[in-house]
Amino acid sequence: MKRISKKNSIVFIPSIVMVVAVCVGTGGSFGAELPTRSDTFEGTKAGAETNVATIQLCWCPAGKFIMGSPRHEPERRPGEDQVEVTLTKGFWMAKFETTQGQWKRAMGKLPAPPTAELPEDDDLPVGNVNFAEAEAFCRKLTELARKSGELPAEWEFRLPTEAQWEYACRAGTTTATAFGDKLSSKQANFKGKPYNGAEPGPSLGRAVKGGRYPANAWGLHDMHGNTFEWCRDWYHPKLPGGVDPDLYLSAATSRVRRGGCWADEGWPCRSAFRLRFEPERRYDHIGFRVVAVKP
Ligand SMILES: [Ca+2]
Repeated sequence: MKRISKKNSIVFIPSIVMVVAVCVGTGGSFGAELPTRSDTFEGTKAGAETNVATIQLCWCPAGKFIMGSPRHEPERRPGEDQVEVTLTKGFWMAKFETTQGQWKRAMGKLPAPPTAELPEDDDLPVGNVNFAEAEAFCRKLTELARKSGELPAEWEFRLPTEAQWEYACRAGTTTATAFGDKLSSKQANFKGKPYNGAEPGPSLGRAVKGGRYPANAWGLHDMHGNTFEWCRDWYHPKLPGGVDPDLYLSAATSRVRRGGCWADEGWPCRSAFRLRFEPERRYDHIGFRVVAVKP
């Protein structure tokens, strides 16, 4: 019996050596090979910044978080029941909502005429854009940024998944907003009643240029308020949990929009607040921001 077990162990050793050899062989960046552009394209830490094709981007590292709102959160709505989400890949998220200037550089004409609350101004966010047009912008931006060499071929611009959006909005926080359990219109561009007893602030009733209100911990502005933002997911009544949830192809009647806006009160600016909108429709207070991902 002893001899047999000895024989088995001899057989076992070469298989370990083989596994180690395979691991070393595939880890190109650890070997003699020079790192490719995509290896260095990732951010080094949460909130690290870069600029690609005039879009300022902030790094959102891979991680786990609880998506949705706890049962005791004031003003919570159905469809916010908490789920655990794991995002296995870091991604870059635009520091600001997409501006009209960025839109025009990529697409030419604005998607719709200006309105009183969203006049034509290159520094203001683009609104009045339907889902397909927002996606067309992402594709065009990808094409331009790859052509200029600023975006590695394996990366692309997209709308964020609903999970990516909330993860970036929270930026590590578990409170109702990235600024705590209250929200004043001194902290975000919304109209009327502040959230959960916060100090009242101005009600501008119009879009503003990004950067007027404070950024969250990862450097992102206007995740709360200004324009609502399209996400790439179809809207389903329950939040998508699990690993890298992406409901882009799980067809329903509406897509997701997030973050509140200048035309609404403070409570829809909560990190967990979600709303549906039919993809064909447009409204001046619905815009978007892009993410750069390596799918
Ligand atoms: Ca916003």
